[in-house]
Amino acid sequence: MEPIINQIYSNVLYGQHKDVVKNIKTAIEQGLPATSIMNEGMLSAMLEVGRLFESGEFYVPEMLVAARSMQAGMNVLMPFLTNFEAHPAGKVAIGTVKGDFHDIGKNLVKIMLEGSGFEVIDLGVNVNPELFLSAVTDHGVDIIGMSALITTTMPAMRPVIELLENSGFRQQVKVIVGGAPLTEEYAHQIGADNYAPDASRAVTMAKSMLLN
Ligand code: B1M
Repeated sequence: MEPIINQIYSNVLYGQHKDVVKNIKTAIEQGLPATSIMNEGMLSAMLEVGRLFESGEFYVPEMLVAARSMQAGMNVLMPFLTNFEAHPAGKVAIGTVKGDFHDIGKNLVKIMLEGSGFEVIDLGVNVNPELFLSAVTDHGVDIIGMSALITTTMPAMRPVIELLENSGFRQQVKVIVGGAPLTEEYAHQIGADNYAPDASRAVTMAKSMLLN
């Protein structure tokens, strides 16, 4: 029998969402750390999905079923990834930018932020600049988090920051950006406060941003 972590990897890769749920439960019962299940089993499978898509071996339907399994697995793993803190650490609004429908990374960042005590308003996917702004004006968030997964949607981050500036709210809120194609340099170019390469660093940064 293959090690459970390899089974989880295959389940995500081939979109076996029922098996992924069953095998994650077994892995947890066996005492495997939730972070290993996430990193070695699930995130590495998504990387392979991307590679296979790029090489023409996978098409959009295969990506979709893999994404559905990833989401199903994240739902099971969520309580074990988080370490709830009693006091609210701050308020964050998070969304995937206009034109972009990828939400797995954004959802993971949300789970990790909530687990660290942040109140998170999830703006969803394909979020336009006005909706980001309304999170500041209507909900008084401390941080705006933007995610983008495609090189052609990264530029949709700048108009959000420009709208915050032009409407006089930029000083009131910190902006953190992330997503596979982003870099720290790009984040600075567009006027964001910070770039986080992964969900756990998004949490560390969010915490330190609110202290400064
Ligand atoms: Co798409 N897709 N996809 N896709 N997809 C990519 C991104 C791609 C790199 C695949 C490839 O070619 N290798 C490629 C983009 C290429 C480019 O940039 N030029 C691509 C493409 C081309 C497309 C379509 C255009 C395909 C088509 O229709 N022909 C289309 C676009 C649709 C749209 O959005 N307009 C499309 C569609 C889809 C699906 C719907 C099928 C599905 C998404 C389902 C969903 O999200 N609900 C999908 C998937 C699953 C992928 C891959 C395979 C996996 C993405 C993922 O979920 N990764 C992806 C290839 C890849 O990345 N390996 C690919 C796991 C996730 C946990 O990682 O999102 O990077 P990630 O998040 C990380 C960090 O980046 C960071 O933390 C997370 C965890 O540590 N992070 C943040 C993310 N957001 C953050 C925000 C922060 C901080 C950190 O602060 C706010």
